[in-house]
Amino acid sequence: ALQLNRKAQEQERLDSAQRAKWFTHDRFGMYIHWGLYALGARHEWMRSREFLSNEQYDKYFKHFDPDLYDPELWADLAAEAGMKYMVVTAKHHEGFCLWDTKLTAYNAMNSPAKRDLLRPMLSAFRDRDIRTGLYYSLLDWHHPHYTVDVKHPLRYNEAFLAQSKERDFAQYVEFLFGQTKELLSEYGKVDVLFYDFSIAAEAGFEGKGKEAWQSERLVRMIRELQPNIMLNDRLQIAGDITTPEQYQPREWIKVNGERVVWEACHTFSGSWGYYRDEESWKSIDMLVQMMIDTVSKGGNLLLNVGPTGRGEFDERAVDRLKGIGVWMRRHNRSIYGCTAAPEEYACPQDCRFTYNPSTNRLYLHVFSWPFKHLHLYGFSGKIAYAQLLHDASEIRMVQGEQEMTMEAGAFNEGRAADTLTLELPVKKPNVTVPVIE
Ligand code: H79
Repeated sequence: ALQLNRKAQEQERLDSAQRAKWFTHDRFGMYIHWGLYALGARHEWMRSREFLSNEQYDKYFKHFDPDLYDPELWADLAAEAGMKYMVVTAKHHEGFCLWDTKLTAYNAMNSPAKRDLLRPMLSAFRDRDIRTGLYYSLLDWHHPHYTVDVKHPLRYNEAFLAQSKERDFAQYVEFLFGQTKELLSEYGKVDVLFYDFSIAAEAGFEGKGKEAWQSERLVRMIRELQPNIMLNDRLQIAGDITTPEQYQPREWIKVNGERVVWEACHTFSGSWGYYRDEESWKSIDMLVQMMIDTVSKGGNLLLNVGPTGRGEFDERAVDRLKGIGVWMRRHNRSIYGCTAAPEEYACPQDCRFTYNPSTNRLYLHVFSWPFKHLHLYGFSGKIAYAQLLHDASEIRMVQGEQEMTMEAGAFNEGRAADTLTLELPVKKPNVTVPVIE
């Protein structure tokens, strides 16, 4: 039995690696957080942060009327930015569903939107060869049988607390299964499923572990409906993807000592939902560097947009997406199909390497432009040709160059023999991040 079990585990690992192939090639996706919180325009956790009751939150349901919603435009912007997949909040913690679900009336059909907002979105992205993914919140602040706990909080008022005692979490879990089934059987091929989030109980704190969610049974159902879906790991059991959010790891993420498939989830400005007054927007430069840093550590970047209540990307988001797209058009060769460079390649300061194993090309991303020379220790004789990626202009190389020290005429011969020196143009090329291929 033990051996069979081990065999099954090994098979699961092979299947997972097979499923992940497109994912680790494509590297860059669009996250979309869209729900009633777009109207409050002050963070998707506002209901909890502000202790709002169902009744107080209901005004957003009554006023959700995205009259300018055109998913073709969204998909165009994602394609222009170089994004190859998307993940959209079918339901966030607030419980509002973007699709025509039969399991709750709290959905777009019954809001002033009066239509299924999910279906045309998925088809617009698929039309542009962008793979599609669904985010589904395990938390549900609206469902009558969802129970809160300290790890899955809603800063509820007294009334909510009183009701909470009569709740039957098992009924909520059946709802979770039913909605998952709807999404994975009535909306075509779905490439990614992103559950969010669960934290198991720990000493002194209530929580919800894999037993509470019935994670194993849930994953079996998911695999039956969509055998190739990439599932994240927030169900308290192993998945295909590890998804740190708003956190950039120091190196390739390891689980039990082994490098895993991972995806950095980031926002433009801090909030995931549309936040009108947020001033902490990252620049195009920062976002491009963030993507490069992620791929240099073997990960993907899922970059979030929070569309407005009228159904548009606001202009700050459009500006960033277009800016990233300008860089990607000329540099996507250093992103798609790339991963971390072999460890023998020591990366110079303020640079990041990515590497394409199928072409055996190395990409040096220069975050801070040095004066004239870039010395690569240990590279002498190893590089056949070097060029700036954006304009294919040659970068001349000096192999085994001797390095001048401060004292005129004295040479530092210690590392000279294995140094490769790149002769850079004095002026930084006019691109967000120059890349030497
Ligand atoms: O959808 C976006 C966020 O709204 C959602 N995930 C991204 C993709 C998210 N927000 N917070 N979290 C996931 C984790 C929440 C952690 C906390 Fe807590 C909730 C910190 C404080 C309240 C749970 C309870 C952990 C500590 C106390």
